[in-house]
Amino acid sequence: MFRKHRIAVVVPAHNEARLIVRVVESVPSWVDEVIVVDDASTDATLQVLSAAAPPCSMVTHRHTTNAGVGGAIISGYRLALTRGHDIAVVMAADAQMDPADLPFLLEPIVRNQADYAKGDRLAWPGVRREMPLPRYLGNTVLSFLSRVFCGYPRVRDSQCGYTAITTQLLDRIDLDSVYPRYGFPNSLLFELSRCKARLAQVPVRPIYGDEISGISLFTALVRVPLVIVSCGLRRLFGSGALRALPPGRDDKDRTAGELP
Ligand SMILES: Nc1nc2c(ncn2[C@@H]2O[C@H](COP(=O)(O)OP(=O)(O)OP(=O)(O)O)[C@@H](O)[C@H]2O)c(=O)[nH]1
Ligand SMILES: [Mg+2]
Repeated sequence: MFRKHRIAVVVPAHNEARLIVRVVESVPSWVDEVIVVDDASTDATLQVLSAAAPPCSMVTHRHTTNAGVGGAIISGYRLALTRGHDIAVVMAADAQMDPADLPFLLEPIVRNQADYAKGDRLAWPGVRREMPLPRYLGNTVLSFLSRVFCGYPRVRDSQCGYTAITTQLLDRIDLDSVYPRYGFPNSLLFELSRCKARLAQVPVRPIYGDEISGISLFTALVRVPLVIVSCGLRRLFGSGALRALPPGRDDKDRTAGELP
């Protein structure tokens, strides 16, 4: 519990056998539950997880088909909802989120100043030292585009995956219309802007260590900008625009609302 709020930490994982135990064992002891969504990993992610000793209860949900980082987070959100949590936090399985930042991320929500809190690595002092230059430039450009197209003109670090959201808000948005792959954070921002969700931005420490990134140049330069621009088109012309996007793998064969 954090200030009388039940907290779930959702951990989307795809082939993270090397770092996932460190992540689940590093969550603060006042977290109520860790919800790991294994997104059809082909390595020993689940095996190493079974030997982990997190400081709170942990449930694991496995996707039999890979749904993408967004698809994994959406499944985690649905479990946080059905398991009665008040706030769902997202921490990646590659140890790029600092658990010490978590109370600061939750503060604006438990003070009822925000419905969604988003980490902001670009506001962190020393970010230029910590974040590789191509990442810094990429995140800066994508954040600028997101300010223009995704409904929050002051969002500073749109790609940051370290977030906290109230399950009350999750209940109000159509999770099936959020783009499930890279670009998920931008598509989610757009969905939240449609229901006028209150956004808080909290400086968080950027961590770039020995994790292996799954982002290709094509994804960073083409797919994510396409997702962002299509959010803008949806604001102008309505929801059909998103369907113009090239589908990610497996999109076509999953029925709406079903957990992969
Ligand atoms: N790459 C990838 N990651 C996934 C997928 N499903 C879940 N994830 C998890 O989503 C989280 C974020 O993925 P990353 O590839 O690290 O993306 P990122 O952190 O935004 O980008 P980097 O800063 O390059 O690491 C990690 O915990 C992944 O294990 C998937 O289909 N592909
Ligand atoms: Mg990462």
